[in-house]
Amino acid sequence: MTPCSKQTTKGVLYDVFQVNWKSLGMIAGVSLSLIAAGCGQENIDDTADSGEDQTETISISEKVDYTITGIEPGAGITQATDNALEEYENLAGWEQINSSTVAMLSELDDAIQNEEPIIVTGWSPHFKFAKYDLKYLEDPRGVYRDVEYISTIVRKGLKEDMPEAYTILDRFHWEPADMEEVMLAAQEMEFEDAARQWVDENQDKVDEWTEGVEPVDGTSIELVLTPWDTERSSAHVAKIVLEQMGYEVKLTPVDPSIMFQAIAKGDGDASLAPWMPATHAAFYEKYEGEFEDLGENLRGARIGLVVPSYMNIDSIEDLEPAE
Ligand code: PBE
Repeated sequence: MTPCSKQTTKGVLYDVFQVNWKSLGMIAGVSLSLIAAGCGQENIDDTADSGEDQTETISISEKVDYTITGIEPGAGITQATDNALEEYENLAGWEQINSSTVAMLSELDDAIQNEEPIIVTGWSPHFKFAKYDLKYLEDPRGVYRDVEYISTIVRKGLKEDMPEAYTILDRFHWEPADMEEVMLAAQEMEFEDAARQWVDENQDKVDEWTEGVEPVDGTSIELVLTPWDTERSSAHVAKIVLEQMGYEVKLTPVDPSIMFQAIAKGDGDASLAPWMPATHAAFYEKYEGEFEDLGENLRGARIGLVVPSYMNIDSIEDLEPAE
């Protein structure tokens, strides 16, 4: 057998040996050494064994077309991913494609149905981790940080104007499992009802937030949130609790940058939506000093690049630059 005459282009090689996409990178990478080694088929197999990991990695980058499937352009994770594209030299020539969370989830689902590679911008808590077998890519440069917390911020003057709400918001703290419970229930009912159900079932926790606080008589308060289920959950729970204390609560969903702006300008009263220290750092810094930070309301959130577990890749640094 003398495949030498056919080893001049990558395309011919694929046809001859019928390799699937997982081997394409390896073949492309070794074609020159094959020619030098005399073109025997054994050589190809030998090289395939020794270079397996590298192979698959290169192929993943090609197969996803050097593209990260992102979410809304205004999300903090979108900005963080732009930072990652700058920070990692091996992501030279890569692109982030942004549309919406719904579109990202649908592409993720498609890829998983077909066992194809895909790299998405992902975060937890989120049901995708319960529904699919997924993993975060390691981030040795720490662009996405390891653990995120979610903060409560309020407008200046809220403490004087609405001391009761201020105290409750200051005490509001829960666990990722609580938030997940609301998010999960809200798959089958309105967030309002899912939040009310959580409040009913966790009255002891809520009592800690409201202990000693005098009820008010219909004072209006506006909570600003961002349009993701994590924040729909916290905002609706805060709404129910404040309503039980006599407040009239309005929820206003906006992009993260507008959320900070609204609290800084006093257009909104409070927000339980800022993700720190990485996700919303740029927006936070822009308005720092113009709002009051009451500290974390949840610890143990996370953002990063997420892939199906069947993908043979562990780190952002395993990806290959676009040629
Ligand atoms: N998220 C969920 C948001 C915050 C909450 C991570 C998609 C963001 O990136 O801004």
